[in-house]
Amino acid sequence: MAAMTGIRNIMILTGAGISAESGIDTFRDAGGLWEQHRVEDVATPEAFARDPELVLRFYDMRRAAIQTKAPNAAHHALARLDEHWPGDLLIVTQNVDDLHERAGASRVLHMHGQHLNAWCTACDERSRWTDTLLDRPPCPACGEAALRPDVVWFGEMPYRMDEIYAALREADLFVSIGTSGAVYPAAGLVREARELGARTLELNLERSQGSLWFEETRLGPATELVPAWVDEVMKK
Ligand code: BJW
Repeated sequence: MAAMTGIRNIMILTGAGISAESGIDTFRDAGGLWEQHRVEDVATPEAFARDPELVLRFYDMRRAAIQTKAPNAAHHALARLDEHWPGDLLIVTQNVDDLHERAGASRVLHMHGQHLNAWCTACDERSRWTDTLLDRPPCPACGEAALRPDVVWFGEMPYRMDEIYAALREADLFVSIGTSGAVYPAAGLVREARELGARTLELNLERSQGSLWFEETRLGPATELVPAWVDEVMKK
């Protein structure tokens, strides 16, 4: 890819790989979450209906774990970009952790929800939630014991897709960081970005499933690649 010149509006898609060096398990790498649990048992609405205790225990464990982790150099670099970038910028994250925010980024959209939210299936309210759900606590808004993790499971509609597509239409550059490109609609964004005329860059440990769609791929750990790319784009 030519130097990062002529770029005003940026969309950044992040996935589990950006949080890997903070000690949060990815899904599809060796030893990742889907090796430890079957997707169908823990990450579908059907699984929750069939065995809510198993699903709530899985998410309680992960909700507790992320609160012991800290943002890494890649999250901090994106927060620096977010703070100083004069054009439009949107960090669309598939991650349900809060490490982008804890690094200081504010233009963040969680398309697959957030661990630290609970969603009441009785009154539809979302509440910040740092504790367990297995013990079926009452919803702070309506009092019903009907809270579930506020995350997007397979077969459910990812959040705020209209905003994502609107930002993509304005983007001059689409950058994908630490995602395998295995899960749609996130995996399809690079193709749409290309069709809309944006430049496309992938930063990942290994080539993703949609790697061929990117104009350029840089391989390596996010904590090295992302700060270097941020320096480059801020110098333009
Ligand atoms: C590093 C690194 C380091 C490691 N540095 N890099 C056929 C075609 C199209 C779609 C479908 C289809 N069949 C079924 C579907 C739909 C389905 C889907 O995509 N299935 C696929 C399996 C094919 N999608 C859905 O159901 C979605 N909803 C939907 O489609 O609604 C209809 C709709 C249509 C059109 C428009 C809009 C809507 C919902 C998907 C929900 C995904 N939910 C999860 C769980 C969230 C809650 C939780 O956390 O438990 O989201 S699944 C899981 O995968 C999680 C992640 O966000 C998501 C993506 O994973 P990610 O982030 O890419 O992680 P990994 O582990 O896969 O990859 C990590 C990468 O990092 C690797 O490449 C490593 O190399 C790299 N890495 N260390 C840099 N240090």
